[in-house]
Amino acid sequence: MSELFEPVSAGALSLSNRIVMAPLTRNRAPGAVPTSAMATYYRQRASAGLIITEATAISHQGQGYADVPGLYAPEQVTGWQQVTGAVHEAGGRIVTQLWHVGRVSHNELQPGGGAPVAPSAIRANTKTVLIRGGVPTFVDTSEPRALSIDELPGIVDDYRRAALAAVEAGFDGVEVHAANGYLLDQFLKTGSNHRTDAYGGSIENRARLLLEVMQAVTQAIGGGRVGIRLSPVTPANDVVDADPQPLFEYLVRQLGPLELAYVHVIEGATGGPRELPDRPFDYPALRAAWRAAGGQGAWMVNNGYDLTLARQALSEGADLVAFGKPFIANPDLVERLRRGGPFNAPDRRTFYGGGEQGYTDYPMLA
Ligand code: 8OZ
Repeated sequence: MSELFEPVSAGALSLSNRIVMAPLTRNRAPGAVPTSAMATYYRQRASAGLIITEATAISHQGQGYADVPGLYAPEQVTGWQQVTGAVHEAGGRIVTQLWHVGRVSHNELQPGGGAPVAPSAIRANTKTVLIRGGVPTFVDTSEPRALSIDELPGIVDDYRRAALAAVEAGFDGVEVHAANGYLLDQFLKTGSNHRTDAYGGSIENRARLLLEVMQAVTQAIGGGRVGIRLSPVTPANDVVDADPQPLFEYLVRQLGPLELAYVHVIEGATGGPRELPDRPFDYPALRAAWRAAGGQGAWMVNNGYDLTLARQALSEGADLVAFGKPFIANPDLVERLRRGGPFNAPDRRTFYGGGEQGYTDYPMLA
């Protein structure tokens, strides 16, 4: 058999295999409260070495899509407890992904109908999802306002409180979502961050907010329970950096001493091509920079992996491989990979919103 199916540890997390269920937005939490259907869905997938939940808002301001869950109100903590309880009962491990969307939002989703917040008042050329007449509908994101410097400590504190709420909800840890063009990625990258204060300009300044968040979260719950997700070159949600290699190498060098559980890297365009000719990036150099700075947790790779590619990644130094769409359609993906298939095909029409169809009704192997 392959190393892929062998137990491994990632910081304080003991995992039964190296196959990770990637975070997948499913828009099935009305009022931002996790449901019993979500508990069923995640329990069905508990044979993953690790489940990373769908992105979960740390605050009302961090909400950017209809019916995505949160982790900032007591009923959300209670809702998540049924999810973590179900996964643990089935022998799984589960962390939640802490999310602030920044400018990828809409006035209708914001407290008091206000403007979404961003490092700079630059609108993203991207869409979000609202429910219109009961139907999930793609709409343009709203014009954001730039955060003032005195609002930033409050956002760091929202991450800290959400991490503590995650522990209360029974999660094994958290993943800080710093990828895919959301708030922390907007601060990192030159295309979306035009600030002239201590949070814009140099690499050190653009990385400052994310590093403050990582300090706060690791101090609150311990670095061994904290992961981070990065996407150095993804075009998702209209972000771009003029020179990502030194930016991300600086970032992981600063993360080295935090004793994180893992670093999770999306290679290429999220859910799309792994190679972007106009946005080259050296991922082995990124991993080497983290290791050289003392990073001892797991290195998790993501984007378009199958069994062959996953084995190759492990042989080249990755520790964990995250699978997204295959986990939507194959609750028992680990067993199916072990047997070499067959695999159910995912139905895109039921990815975002809706009921149990395309959610909890994909068949397991006999
Ligand atoms: C798809 C739809 C909505 C949100 C991401 C949280 O890209 C997401 C997301 C994906 O990270």
